[in-house]
Amino acid sequence: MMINRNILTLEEFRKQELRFLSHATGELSNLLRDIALAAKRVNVEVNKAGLEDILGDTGKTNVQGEGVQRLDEYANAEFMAVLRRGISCAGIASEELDDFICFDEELCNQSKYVVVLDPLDGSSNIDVNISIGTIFGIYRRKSQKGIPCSKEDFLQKGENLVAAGYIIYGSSTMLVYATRRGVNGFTLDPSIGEFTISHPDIKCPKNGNVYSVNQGNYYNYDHGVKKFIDSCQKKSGSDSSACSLRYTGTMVADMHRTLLKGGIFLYPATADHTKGKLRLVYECNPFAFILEMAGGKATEGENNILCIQPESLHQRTPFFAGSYQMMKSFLSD
Ligand code: P6P
Repeated sequence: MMINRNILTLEEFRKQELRFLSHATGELSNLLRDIALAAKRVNVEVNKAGLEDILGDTGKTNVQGEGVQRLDEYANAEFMAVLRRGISCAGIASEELDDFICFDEELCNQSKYVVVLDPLDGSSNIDVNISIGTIFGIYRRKSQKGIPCSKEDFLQKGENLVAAGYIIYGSSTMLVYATRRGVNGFTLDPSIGEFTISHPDIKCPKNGNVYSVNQGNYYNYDHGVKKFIDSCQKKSGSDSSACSLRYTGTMVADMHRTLLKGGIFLYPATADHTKGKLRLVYECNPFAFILEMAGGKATEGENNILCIQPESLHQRTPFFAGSYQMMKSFLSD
């Protein structure tokens, strides 16, 4: 198989980016390379999960009270190990950890970044071979370098994110990440084991005709949400703005489609999730940052998600994100 050498690998792309950032130390590039390495290792297990006894439930529950799938635990352990060895991260906060973990070692303590992580999003879909993903956010630590990181480093507003991204383990494995310079997507080329740029400079379409929500909770949503869903359903037939419903139950998959094709993703508050279900720190803030950097919009119903001051690592929030025009319509209802 001829390899197109004009397609930049993630590492080559980062080297070129560094040329535009004279003050950059290369530490963020090293951290992104480590995240990509951990993703490749998780990808191997995800791809063969159906063949090996790594499927299924561990019988444990995480801090969310949700069943922990074996792949969840494996992914969390893999990202922790790679990020600790990579010495470009002072510590992580993860959906699978009750509290943050500080990599209290001299070289890690010298790192200026911390990572927030959902190591395996959508794990309930593992056993039925529907796309799952990893979500990450990178903050510059607020505590001083040279000492162990602290909780304040992880409880930062999303607007402080230096970078955010996700990996989708689907028909192909993609890594998409955003910085304030833009959003770029890389597809894993298994023939060389490298993420290679496949979606440069991603922009979320200004409008879309897909809405993504758990319709099964319709009667538990508030009036405004139901009114918006009704308006999407009424646009039918030949109407050019006719909407389709697409919902996989994996945030990464639904948000990846929304980012590339346009549309709106909604996870509203319900009677049994009065603060919503999705987690602010390591699910909603990273995707809100990515969407905003791609020209989309994200809110918790009224305010920009990125402006919320997190009070706890695992706090939840209602979440609405997507094409700029669809979000304006939703917010005006
Ligand atoms: P529901 C997966 O468990 C997850 O956290 C997100 O990936 C997904 O968007 C959401 O929950 C699905 O929740 O209640 O519709 O099954």
